[in-house]
Amino acid sequence: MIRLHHVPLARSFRVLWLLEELGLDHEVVNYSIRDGSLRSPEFLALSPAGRVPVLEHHGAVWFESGAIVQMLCETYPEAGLMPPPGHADRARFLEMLGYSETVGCLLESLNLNLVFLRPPAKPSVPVVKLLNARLRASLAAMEARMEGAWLLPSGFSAADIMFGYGFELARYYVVLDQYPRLVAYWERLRARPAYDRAKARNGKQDIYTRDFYPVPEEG
Ligand SMILES: N[C@@H](CCC(=O)N[C@@H](CS)C(=O)NCC(=O)O)C(=O)O
Repeated sequence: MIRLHHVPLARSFRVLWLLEELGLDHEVVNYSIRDGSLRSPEFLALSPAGRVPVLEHHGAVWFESGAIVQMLCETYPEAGLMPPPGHADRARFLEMLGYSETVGCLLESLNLNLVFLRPPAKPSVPVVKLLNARLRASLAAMEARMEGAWLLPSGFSAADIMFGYGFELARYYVVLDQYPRLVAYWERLRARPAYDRAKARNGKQDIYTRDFYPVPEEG
């Protein structure tokens, strides 16, 4: 039995996409980030910080998207979605899992400031400017490094799922056209049939209400 605890468009999408790449039968349980259900005692028993994703995998319970991705790749090595220890691309793979969370945390902080804060609370303009600049710098660094079709020279891997998910969400805060290589990379990613299947199971997102959130004006 494989069951994914998921919020549409949240980091749990990474796991949903990987499950589809692996062709594993799974159940998806949807939550909303807005209704308190991630703070219920039942959910906190699965995820100590009340976050998604959580994956129930044949009796084991795993949280943290990067760890779940690594565990799934290790459990199903025949899919070849992770370079094994000793492989020339292993270090880059692990770096990219971590880097994807560097980007993920910047997006999360922007979400907190620009999407989830409710009046009378106001976002901090200097903090949002800084977060936005750090997000742009993180993407520009990857744009400069992007040489082949995928993040790893050895081909498509779960690192592309981890990073590609964040790149897709960055469009809410930055103009993606400034990263033409990453945009082309993203087109390759979204052409994957497993991405389409995951999108079909993603559910309706209730995080973003606008297409773009610019840095607010001072004052
Ligand atoms: N590092 C964790 C972060 C998980 C995380 O923060 N997930 C967000 C959704 S993208 C969440 O569940 N937020 C709920 C909340 O903050 O209440 C991971 O990669 O799994």
